[in-house]
Amino acid sequence: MNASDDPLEPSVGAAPEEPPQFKPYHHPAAGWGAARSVTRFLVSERSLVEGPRAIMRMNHENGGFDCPGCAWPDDTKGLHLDICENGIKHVTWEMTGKRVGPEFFAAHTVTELEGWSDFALEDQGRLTGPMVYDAATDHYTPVSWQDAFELVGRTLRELDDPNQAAFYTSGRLGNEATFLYQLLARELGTNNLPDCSNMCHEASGRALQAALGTGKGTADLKDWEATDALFILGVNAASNAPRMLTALADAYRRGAQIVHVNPLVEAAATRTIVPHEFVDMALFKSTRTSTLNLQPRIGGDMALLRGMAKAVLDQAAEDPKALDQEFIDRHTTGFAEYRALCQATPWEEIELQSGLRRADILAAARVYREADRSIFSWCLGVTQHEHGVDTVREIVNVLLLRGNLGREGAGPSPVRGHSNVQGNRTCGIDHRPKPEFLDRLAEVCGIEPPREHGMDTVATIEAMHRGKLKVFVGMGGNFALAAPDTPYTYAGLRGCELTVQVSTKLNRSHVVHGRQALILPCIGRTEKDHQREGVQGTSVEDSMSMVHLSVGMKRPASPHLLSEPAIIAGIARAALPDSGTPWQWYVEDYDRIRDTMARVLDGFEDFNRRVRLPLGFRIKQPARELVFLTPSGRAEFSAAPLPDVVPAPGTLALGTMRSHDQWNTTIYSDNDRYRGVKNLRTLIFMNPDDMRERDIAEFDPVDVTSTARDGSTRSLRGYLAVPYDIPRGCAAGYMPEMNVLCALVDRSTQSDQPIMKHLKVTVARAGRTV
Ligand SMILES: Nc1nc2c(c(=O)[nH]1)N[C@H]1C(S)=C(S)[C@@H](COP(=O)(O)OP(=O)(O)OC[C@H]3O[C@@H](n4cnc5c(=O)[nH]c(N)nc54)[C@H](O)[C@@H]3O)O[C@H]1N2
Ligand SMILES: Nc1nc2c(c(=O)[nH]1)N[C@H]1C(S)=C(S)[C@@H](COP(=O)(O)OP(=O)(O)OC[C@H]3O[C@@H](n4cnc5c(=O)[nH]c(N)nc54)[C@H](O)[C@@H]3O)O[C@H]1N2
Ligand SMILES: [Mo]
Repeated sequence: MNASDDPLEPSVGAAPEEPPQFKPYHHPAAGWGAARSVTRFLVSERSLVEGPRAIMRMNHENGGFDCPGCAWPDDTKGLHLDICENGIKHVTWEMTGKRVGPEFFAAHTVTELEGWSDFALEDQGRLTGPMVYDAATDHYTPVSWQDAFELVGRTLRELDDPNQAAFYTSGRLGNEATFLYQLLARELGTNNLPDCSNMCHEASGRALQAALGTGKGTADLKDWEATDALFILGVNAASNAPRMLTALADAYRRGAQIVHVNPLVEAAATRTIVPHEFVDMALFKSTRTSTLNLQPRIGGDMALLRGMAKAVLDQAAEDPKALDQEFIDRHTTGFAEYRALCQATPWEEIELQSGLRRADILAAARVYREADRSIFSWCLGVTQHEHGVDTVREIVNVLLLRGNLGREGAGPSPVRGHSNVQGNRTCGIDHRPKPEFLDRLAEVCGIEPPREHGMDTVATIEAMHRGKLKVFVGMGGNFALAAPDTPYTYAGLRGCELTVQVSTKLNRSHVVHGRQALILPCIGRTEKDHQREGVQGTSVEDSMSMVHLSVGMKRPASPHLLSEPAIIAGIARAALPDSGTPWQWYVEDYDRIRDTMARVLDGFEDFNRRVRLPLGFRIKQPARELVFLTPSGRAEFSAAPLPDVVPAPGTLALGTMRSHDQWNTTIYSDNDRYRGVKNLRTLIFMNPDDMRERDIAEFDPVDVTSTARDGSTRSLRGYLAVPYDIPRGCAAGYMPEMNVLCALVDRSTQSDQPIMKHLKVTVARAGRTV
């Protein structure tokens, strides 16, 4: 059976006519392959003139717009051309010449659109005006902004309890809109602020908060430029944070050590041609971006880190300088317990759980010990696991052993996902807000925010099923497809009384909707935001806590679009007719929002002036200054036992990930260049021995069945097996298709994150039972 014939299996990709291909990739990352791919994309989006012009204005100090592609920081020396293939694709995607207007919706019922692939839905182009669902005809029809706001306002006002509404954020939202959005939710009386971070870096935030008293990394780009050793865990940088390639190549040239930890050897762990180094481009001159690659089993990172710590501690018996005892004594707590735990953990267990040989772990430990300054950087390969919090804390443990904190060239450095996901948290998107934040909000904004915790992404879906959640507002993103347990999430959304999606393009979350539904289209980051007091800029925060202003430069895709702050204010005025908040006044001039934010948020003093500095400003981080806002006032070692991550006989650990040619739920094509795949997304990468054992050959169709914690099973059928260099017992495939396999109960007890990188599956030739 074809992988997408089942109504419960989403058809996500472009489904090209040509047959699938798999041929391992041997070229450097970025370089000419990237340049060719960009040109093809500009042509397909009809953006050959506008595209390059916009790109020259992107990531510039003084007035450009921030690349919406990822959260990697801008070059500290002033930006000129630090751009990447995927950033260009992302900007071009927003600037497409295609439009999806009222005629389109008049021509297609929603039931018909349900049968379209996600690629086809987004490929229709930019939304042009607000639309409301008409159940009688099964069409979306045009609606005025005023009537749309009134529908949301009335439905919210009529709820028995404000906690029957949830306000989801996808990490694109600028800081000013973010602040207004959380104010709207809290003034209504709910902390139900689920966000994409609940599926992304929740574990990092929780772990760093507990260990260091800050939810963020402490190293910035200057530290990357000064460090002696970089440890890169669980990130596919060449595709998902391509500008990191520049930092890796620079580090290599300086003689720094670069250790990659990933079950797959990704393109960033080989060589690169830095795209803006034109001479290198012309000469095809590549630079290495790795000095050591380790391929642990899925979930094996914590055991590897424990092994590195054990080796450092062993070494300290002979060479006291292996540890920074003075740092440990002055700044940390819990060391003795952690040391005892490391000593008590046998090497056999470390080898078994990491899937690595002792010699390889010792090699990584040696790099760490010999480096004066080390940075650990990680992304979803570390966080989307049951023990994601423990693993990030283990990273901190290892850093603390050698005092790799609070000094140049050292520290933890998570790679965040969406371009402003970190700013969203900073500015109040948090279903578990701190009491001090709520106190300040109450005092400055004159509201009485609710104190009890709200719901995160998974809890929101559960509440939909229990009938406890009636109104779902999605501020960007594609909740239906990004969330786990696809059919279950669909059913939850369909049970809502009203779903509201604020979006730039048509996607699955418009087609899978509540009894009443609105599509509210907004201007994108590349576009000029005209308000009463002139053109407005909006601020964003990158992975390294730099905040700067982003100003769009292009004419909006349609004259009927509103900005996100204007949409939020419109909803607020309709929902809260007696509000004392000057919603409209805020929207006329975002400086006014920033002035209020400066009074509520720590580190935002003098916001309006500092955000206009050429490179913006860095939010001060106490942990960086060795001030730890933890219960003990010190950095805290943790002593968690090693989890058992070895797959049971006959089962595989499956990680879901992105291809090179996609942006979360947005699919650009069915190719994954660096992994050598063409025209195929419905695949599963497997170790050749695991394939042989199951009598599976390359491109054989297979059925993949997951078993959830509650014993329930879910299947994807007819996926094609691709032999790949991945440890035995591990497998990988693409999100969001594979969300079908991730039960809602399969979430971490530590972070509530869905464990999207560690599903328990069996794989068999299609049609055969295991
Ligand atoms: N072009 C592009 N850029 C993006 C995105 C995009 O979709 N497209 N998405 C953005 C978002 S929201 C985010 S959160 C980031 C995501 O960035 P990534 O974290 O790179 O995202 P994934 O593709 O999920 O890849 C995770 C990596 O983890 C590895 N991995 C899987 N399991 C394990 C494990 O147990 N241990 C280790 N060490 N590694 C493991 C996989 O092999 C893969 O290389 O990228 C952001 N940037
Ligand atoms: N199985 C599995 N599932 C995953 C993951 C995984 O690794 N594996 N990763 C998870 C992660 S890390 C994340 S962050 C989530 C992503 O979850 P989301 O953030 O919800 O999803 P996106 O695909 O990024 O959202 C794309 C949509 O955003 C809208 N959009 C784009 N730009 C703008 C804008 O400027 N304003 C507004 N209002 N809308 C805009 C467009 O309509 C577009 O269709 O997915 C999660 N899901
Ligand atoms: Mo993310």
